[in-house]
Amino acid sequence: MLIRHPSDIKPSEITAESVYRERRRFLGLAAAGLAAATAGGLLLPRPALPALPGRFDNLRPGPYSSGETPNSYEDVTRYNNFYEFGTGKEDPARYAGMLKTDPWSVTVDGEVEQPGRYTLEDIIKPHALEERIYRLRCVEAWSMVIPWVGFPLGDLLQRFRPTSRAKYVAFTTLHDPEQMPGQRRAILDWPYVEGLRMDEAMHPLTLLAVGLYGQALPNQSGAPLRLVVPWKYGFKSIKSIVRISLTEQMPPTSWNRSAAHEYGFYANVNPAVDHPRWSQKRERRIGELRKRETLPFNGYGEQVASLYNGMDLGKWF
Ligand SMILES: Nc1nc2c(c(=O)[nH]1)N[C@H]1C(S)=C(S)[C@@H](COP(=O)(O)O)O[C@H]1N2
Ligand SMILES: [Mo]
Repeated sequence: MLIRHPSDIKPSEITAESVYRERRRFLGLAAAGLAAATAGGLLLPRPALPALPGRFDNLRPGPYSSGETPNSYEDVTRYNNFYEFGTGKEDPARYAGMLKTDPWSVTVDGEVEQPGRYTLEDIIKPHALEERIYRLRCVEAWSMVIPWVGFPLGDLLQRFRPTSRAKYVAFTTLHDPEQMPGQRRAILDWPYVEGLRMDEAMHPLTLLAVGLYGQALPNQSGAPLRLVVPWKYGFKSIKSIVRISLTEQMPPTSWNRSAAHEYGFYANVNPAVDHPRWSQKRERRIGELRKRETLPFNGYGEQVASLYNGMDLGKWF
């Protein structure tokens, strides 16, 4: 079977067509009885694919892309963590359609000279969108490779002119139990909140994603706007963002609030620091049988390790 590598695929080709091709590839695998090897709830009755959302044309390939083959569109959009729609990996694909993402607005406030409530279009339009293939490493010891569409968060923050007091960036997900049934249960202290230190937020690897596989984000992936911080455990990559606040103090984060001894503010991928209940030394790439060694900073150490010079990463986990 011909499996093309990302480097062979021009970004202009990574469109609905490649999604279609991936779907065909998946169906072929399933027919060959190999579905079990692709993991992730695929043995359950499969929910209907969401209607294909809008696609982006003329995406340019962004820097820092992983040379690895991305996971299939099916893996990326059917095996998710999005507790607002349930705690099962297949729940987001099944229920996130309840979320209405248009119209959408984002409040930008705190330590900025130009606070305000901006429409999604205001937020996205001034930015050239790129495709960046990034590894995502969940704290639960699985990983994926995802072709995101987005732009650097730092470029957005600059537009609102952070003041000299801005030391952190706080993010908030929509809070609406009507549309997000998981919020009717106290699994987490809703809404989901996350944060980055200012230098992490300004780092060119940190992306605001609006799509994947050349198309608008499906709801289960955090539509219409989500963060992607590839050197940190997946829980930092907050979905369906409605507020971005620049702050002087370190903001609270959902998983740290819920279990501070298990989830720190930094959450840098670190095989040397185990989660209290399991090892972080290895990971299972979704679709693979043999585990991989987890890399420090998820393999992005060359780009980001210097942000943490002099810090005890065992203490600041
Ligand atoms: N609002 C919100 N954002 C979230 C989560 C969540 O439950 N709610 N889960 C996080 C976790 S634990 C992971 S691993 C990633 C998963 O992203 P994916 O489903 O697109 O792979 O989203 C993160 N962002
Ligand atoms: Mo995660």
